[in-house]
Amino acid sequence: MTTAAKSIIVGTPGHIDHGKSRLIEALTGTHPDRLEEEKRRGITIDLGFAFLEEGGVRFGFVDVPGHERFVKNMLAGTSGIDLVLLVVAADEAIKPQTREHFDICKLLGVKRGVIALTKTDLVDRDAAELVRLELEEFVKGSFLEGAPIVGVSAKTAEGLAALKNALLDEAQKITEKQTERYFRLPIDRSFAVKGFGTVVTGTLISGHIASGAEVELLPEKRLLRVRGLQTGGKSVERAQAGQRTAVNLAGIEHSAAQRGMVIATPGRFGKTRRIDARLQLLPSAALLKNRAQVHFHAGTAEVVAEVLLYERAELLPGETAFVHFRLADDVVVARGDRFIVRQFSPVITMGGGEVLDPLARRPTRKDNRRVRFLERIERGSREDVLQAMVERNILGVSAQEIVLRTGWMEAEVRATADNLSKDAAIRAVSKEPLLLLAETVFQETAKKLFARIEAFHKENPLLPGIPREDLRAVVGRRVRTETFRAALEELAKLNKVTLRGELVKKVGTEITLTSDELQAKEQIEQAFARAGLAVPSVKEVLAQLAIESKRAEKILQILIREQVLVRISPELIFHRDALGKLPGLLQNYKKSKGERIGVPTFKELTGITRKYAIPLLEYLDRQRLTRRTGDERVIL
Ligand SMILES: Nc1nc2c(ncn2[C@@H]2O[C@H](COP(=O)(O)OP(=O)(O)OP(=O)(O)O)[C@@H](O)[C@H]2O)c(=O)[nH]1
Ligand SMILES: [Mg+2]
Repeated sequence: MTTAAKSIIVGTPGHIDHGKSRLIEALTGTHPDRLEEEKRRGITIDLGFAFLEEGGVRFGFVDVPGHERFVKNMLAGTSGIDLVLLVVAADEAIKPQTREHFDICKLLGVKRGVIALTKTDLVDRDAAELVRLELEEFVKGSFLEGAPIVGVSAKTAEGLAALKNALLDEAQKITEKQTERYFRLPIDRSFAVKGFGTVVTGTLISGHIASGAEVELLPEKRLLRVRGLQTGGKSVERAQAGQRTAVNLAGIEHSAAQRGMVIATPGRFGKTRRIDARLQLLPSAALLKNRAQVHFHAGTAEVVAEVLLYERAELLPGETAFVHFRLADDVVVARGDRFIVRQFSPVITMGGGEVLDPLARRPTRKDNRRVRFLERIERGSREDVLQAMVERNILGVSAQEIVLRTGWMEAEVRATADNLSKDAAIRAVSKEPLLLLAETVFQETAKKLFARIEAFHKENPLLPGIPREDLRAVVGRRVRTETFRAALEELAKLNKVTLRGELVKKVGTEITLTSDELQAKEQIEQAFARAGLAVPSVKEVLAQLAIESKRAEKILQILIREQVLVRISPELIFHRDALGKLPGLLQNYKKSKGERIGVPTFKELTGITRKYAIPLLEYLDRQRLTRRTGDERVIL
């Protein structure tokens, strides 16, 4: 086998009746009109498809209707095309939909094309020559300037070979759509096939898909399995970007999948109702007022939208500006997608542009940096774009969100993030899943936390450190847990704090006691040491001290932390020496009297009161020195 054929999608814009469908039939052998009504009326209403394999190129033709009422269908078919075959009848020359369709192709950013001057059998050579000159003038300054203009007749077959050659030439110059990206296919048709079930078709605009794969139907977010695939009318195991593709989907009624929806790699494309974009108004359009209603077309979707102009009240014909679209319904678009805007009424094409942020936030008065942000992400390198996105979100941004907003692969997000981390521009506060934060925000958080830790030590000289939870509350919900954790770890790495269990302590802070505190500490310890197992109540001990109870309580805490005293229950504290005698006592008892001991015997043995005997025994159980069986203990 030779190398895989190149797959190219050709669209055929042109005015009604200029011979688009007939030309496709002449080129491919397939007449693309398929609806009963189309055949009866002799016009194209909806999209039609045909295929041609020629000179190592697989052409997928999308035949579009020329009628002005069906421009919306034309739009659904034109968004994924690589190559324009502009059809102009020699006997009619340039007509309104020649202009409108051509405007649309320009706005959609199509790069290459061929012009077919059709029905040459109906005019003489001079007349055809005149239209040719007119066309050369018409496309001047556009992507079609200098493109081949080929006279053809579907009736006599004159010029067909030359047209095929011209298409082939142009096809060779086209860089194919990328197949190693996330898969996306905007649906343009959905129907049921007997014995197979639901089939959706569309132009596969990015990535590839294999039979058996799982895909996500958007905006519904439904996971579905691909049962089978066809491209160019043949069953295949795999289809890739640049191919007209029919996908047999399991587990869905054909009516539940519709034009305007998308099937895609699960989790990698988002639905949206708010888009930031660059909008260009056609010179022929009317002025566009802020908050105007329009029809928004992207991919195969069409939705009513309100246009919010940034920093201006209106947009003049021919101007371009950053705008925000508030859509009446969910659509699926990615950064860089082209769209078309049509006037609300009467419905005519007024402009189009490029999606810059498919998951835009609602514009607010406070957010006065939006335009600067859009400038950065429109022109910037990957690093610029990522940094700008991360900087705009003080909570940080996940890799998943960056994928949804940029259309990059996750590996590309990670590589870009690595570059930026090296330059200390952003910080990965979590690696898995990747969560990115602006370095400045990270540093501020760390600074704030450290200030709080310092203040805590000043306010609480007798406490060893601040509990993490209290510290967490200081920064509140504007800092994610991952950021909080990473900031503490950073402070620890810089040797500014130590993290011990739940406590965070500033390095270098030791608890220093005043002389009366030292004396109190001594007194407390002595009181418990003297008492042995016949421990006094904590209250009594503290009451005898010269310092106030709050401070006394803290000193008690210090003794417990130093493990001089052991707290057995909320009410019960022993000196460690007293507890230290217990294992010996129990072992002696075991040797002379046996391994079982009841509560009364335990009381006698230790001299402890009943009130304290039970909690102490429970403590011994926990320490695995004894084990409870019924009312008795077994000495272990
Ligand atoms: N004489 C002559 N007639 C042609 C030629 N090409 C198309 N026609 C006729 O022109 C009419 C319109 O052709 P279509 O191919 O349906 O035109 P279309 O551009 O697809 O029209 P819409 O899809 O409705 O926009 C038909 O009657 C065709 O037979 C041609 O090269 N020579
Ligand atoms: Mg037609």
